Amino acid sequence: MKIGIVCSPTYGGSGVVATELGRSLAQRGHQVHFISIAMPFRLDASPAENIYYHEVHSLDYPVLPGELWGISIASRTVQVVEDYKLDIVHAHYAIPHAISVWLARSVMPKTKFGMVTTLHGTDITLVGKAPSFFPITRFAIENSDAVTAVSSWLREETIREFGIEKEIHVIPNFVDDEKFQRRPTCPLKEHFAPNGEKIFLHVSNFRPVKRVNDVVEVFARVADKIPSQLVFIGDGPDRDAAQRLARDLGVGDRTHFLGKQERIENYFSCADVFLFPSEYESFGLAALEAMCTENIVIASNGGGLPEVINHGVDGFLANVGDVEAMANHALEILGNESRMNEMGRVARRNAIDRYHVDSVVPIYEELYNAVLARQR
Ligand code: GMT
Repeated sequence: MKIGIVCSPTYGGSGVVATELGRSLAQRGHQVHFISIAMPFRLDASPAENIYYHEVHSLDYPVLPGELWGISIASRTVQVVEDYKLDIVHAHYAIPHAISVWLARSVMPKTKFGMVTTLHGTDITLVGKAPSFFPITRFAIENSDAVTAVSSWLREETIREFGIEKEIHVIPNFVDDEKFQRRPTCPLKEHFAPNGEKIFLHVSNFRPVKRVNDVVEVFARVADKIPSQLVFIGDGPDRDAAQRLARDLGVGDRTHFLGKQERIENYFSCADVFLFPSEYESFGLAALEAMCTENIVIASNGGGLPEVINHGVDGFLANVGDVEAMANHALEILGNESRMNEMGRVARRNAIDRYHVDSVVPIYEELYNAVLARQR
């Protein structure tokens, strides 16, 4: 098949899932065309056969001060579909990508291609439901040939918020167990934890939904009792506040903000505990990657996280904002090394059994085939 993938290039889950999906589809013999406003994060890591990248360019024109990107993405999609005769165009994130693909299709009514939309989370729960985007988001969902959501929770939210009657297929996020595995050596540990301290990790884009202050609150309660270090990867609006809070709580010297990093798997490989106290996560891809790397995930129970983490079996869940409970889970597991190692192994096994890239990507392929069969 010839498949177009329209996605965001930024440091965030939807772009990562789109990129890894495209990579895997290319390895399985499909020709994959990424359409994005910049090189998607993680796509430039290694060259691969069957992968094409088409950058979208827009126009900065003073008479039209609003964002023209959605229209530019549509124009680029038209060109790529025509030039390469794509069978499927898969939009990741409803706004603006799904509506751009729909616009591209309307521009060339005689050209047949299937339109698939994947809903990732905030495109429904934050952006899409804002009054300025609501009718357009609903329209994009209703007018896609197939729609997927990354968890049952997100499917239910979409139905509830938008009154959607169309079928929404749940296809979860996935993980590559080769990439996300513990490595025998760990330079980060030698650097930050030379005396065998435990490493706590948080990875996100530091938006309010991530509750990064809760990460610091949990860590401060544990660091008092167990020698440990906290590493933050990523950047975003709440980074400075978290840095201030760490200083105020007296753990500034044990808290390290490394900013956006490329090879995220190296950091998971060095961590003992992954903290993920989000207000909600439609799925929580970072939690899955941490589990696959045998980290103990301590997360909130917001959104779809309970679909991914089995409390007490392969990680821990607590109510949103309950930093005491999260700290107690950390103290409990760090105090029992053999249980901790066993839980890490179970987490990896469950991640692989339930969410392996080679089990999930074929579900997308089946969906593409079903869309094309219906069109014929
Ligand atoms: O919130 C983010 O971290 C970014 C956002 C995105 O769309 O890039 O992530 C969402 O999509 C991910 C991939 O499907 C999910 O794993 C995240 O849980 C989801 N984030 C939220 O729901 C807050």
